[in-house]
Parts: sequence; C-alpha cells; structure tokens
Amino acid sequence: MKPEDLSTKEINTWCPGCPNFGILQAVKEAVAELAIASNTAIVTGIGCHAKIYDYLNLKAFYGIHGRVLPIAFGTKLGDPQMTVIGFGGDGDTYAEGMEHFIHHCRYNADLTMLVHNNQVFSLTTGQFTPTTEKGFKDGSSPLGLGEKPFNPLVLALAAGATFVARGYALNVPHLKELIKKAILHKGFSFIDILQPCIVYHKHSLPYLNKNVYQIEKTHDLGNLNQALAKAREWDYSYEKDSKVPIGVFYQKQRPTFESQWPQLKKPWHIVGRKPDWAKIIKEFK
Ligand SMILES: Cc1ncc(C[n+]2csc(CCOP(=O)(O)OP(=O)(O)O)c2C)c(N)n1
Ligand code: SF4
Repeated sequence: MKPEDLSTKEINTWCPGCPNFGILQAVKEAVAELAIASNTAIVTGIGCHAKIYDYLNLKAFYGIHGRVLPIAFGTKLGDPQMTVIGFGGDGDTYAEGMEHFIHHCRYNADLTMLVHNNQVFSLTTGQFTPTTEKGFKDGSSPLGLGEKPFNPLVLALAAGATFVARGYALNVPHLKELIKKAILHKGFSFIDILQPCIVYHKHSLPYLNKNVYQIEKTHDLGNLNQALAKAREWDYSYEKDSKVPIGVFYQKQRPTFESQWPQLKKPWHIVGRKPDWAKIIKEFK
C-alpha cells in the first residue's frame, strides 16, 4: 500500500498552508508503512482537526467535540484486535474532553491519541483554550488572557500515561516515525502535535520554526523524572526564547486495560454467543 491509497475524493477545506496537511501526510505514511489500514479505525472530535475524517480512507467515526476518547475506547473494547487512533484538538481534548484525557492516561487501553495542538479553538474563530499563552488577545479575551496555560505533557505523565510524545506538524518525517512508535506501543499512546494555526495563532509559527529541536538520543525513556524535566523545558508561552523539545519523552510497559478482562480476550463479534431468549425472558417476567 502507498500513502496515496489512503486519500479520498473529498474537497479539502483547510486553509492553504495549514499545518494540518503535515499531520495528514504523516498519518498516511505511518499507516501505509505499518500496513495496518484494513484493521484500523479512526475517531475524531469536532474542529478543524476533525476534518481529517473526510480526508483519510479508513474506517472512521466522526465524533462529538470533547468525546474522542470514550468513542475510541468503545471501539477498542468492541474489537480489541483493531488499531484505534483518535484525533482531537487542544480545545477538544484539554477543555471539554479533559476528564476523559486524564482517565485514559490511567486506564492504559491500547489506543493512540493524536492532539492537533494549535493553542486556539480554530474552527470557531480563534478563542483561547487551556494551552493558550498568557496575554493572548482575541475577540474572547480583548484585554489579554490572564491565566497561564497548563502543560499537557506534564499532566499526561502525572496521570500515568505509558507513552508521551510531542511532534511538530511541519516536520513530517519525524512525525511519521513518532506516529509509528505510538501505534506500535502496547497501551495508551499520546502525541501532542504542535500545529500552528496560520490564521488565529500566527505568531507561533516563526517561534516554533526557530526553537523546535529533537530530543537527544541519550534521553532515558523509562525515567519519569527526566521526562518531567524535559516536558517542563517549554511552558507553551512565548515570553522567553525557550527551546521546544519534540520526540518521545516517556515510554513504559504496563498491562493494558483490555488485557485484564477475560471477556475481551476474543472480540465479542467472533465469540458468537447463543443466548436462550425464552429462558432469559421467563427469568425477568
Ligand atoms: C459539545 C460541543 N461543544 C462545543 C462545540 C462548539 N465547537 C465546535 S468546533 C469548536 C472548536 C474546536 O477547537 P479545537 O478542538 O481546538 O480544534 P481546532 O478547530 O483548533 O482544530 C467548538 C468549541 C460543539 N460543536 N460541540
Ligand atoms: S483556521 Fe487554522 S487550523 Fe483551521 S484550517 Fe485554517 S489554518 Fe488550519
């Protein structure tokens, strides 16, 4: 299979030059190289990122804003042998979907969650999200945002995620490799993908182009403290000229959610149960 085989005939309505194109390309290449297309399902939220539903020729569920993870979780439990990839925005995942995100770091179901983090609600014209920097001004914060953003990598590490990474939408070869690693990881894999919106968060593009660097090969993937220190190198703000690490911050094996349930050893649709309906109805009458 070639990456182009995963294209669709839908007209692409992302802004010309949107870094979402980089994410789309990296996903196509990763899925093609792993040869997993026939057994992969994707789930999206609602936002600019979610239009990826239309542009990827894969089994897909166009979800609800903030609810990518519960839908992906249900898909995985319905068929644990399937590869399931969720696509959310930073608004989607870290605002309305925040509680799901924290619990999925804890559950460790074998899912991959890709967050298109452009630090704004882009589809609804650029309001601030939980990862927008302090001082950001737009129609929803005309005097400048008063609060500091939180760091989703630190949060994921603290909540027990077993694969935590950051990618850059404009470094497609690197992002493709990250996505492959995330898919192959047995457990919950999370990549915060920096995706500077060139309409509503323009200033992030030159800053990231200048400051993004790849994590050193000597980084100890199993060391939680090292991962936390690396994650804190950049606080998602633009006041200082901080370097922005990309790559895998942390990876550890821990039993997956589904491996602990005997009912999930075999997909439900294959088990072929034959319930005795007459007996069940009699029992409940
Ligand atoms: C349940 C629900 N809440 C809110 C909305 C409104 N809404 C639609 S898109 C959107 C913003 C999406 O922002 P983000 O998730 O960051 O994705 P982006 O557009 O930046 O890719 C919002 C708030 C909605 N459609 N459904
Ligand atoms: S508004 Fe921003 S995120 Fe949405 S398509 Fe345009 S550039 Fe991309």
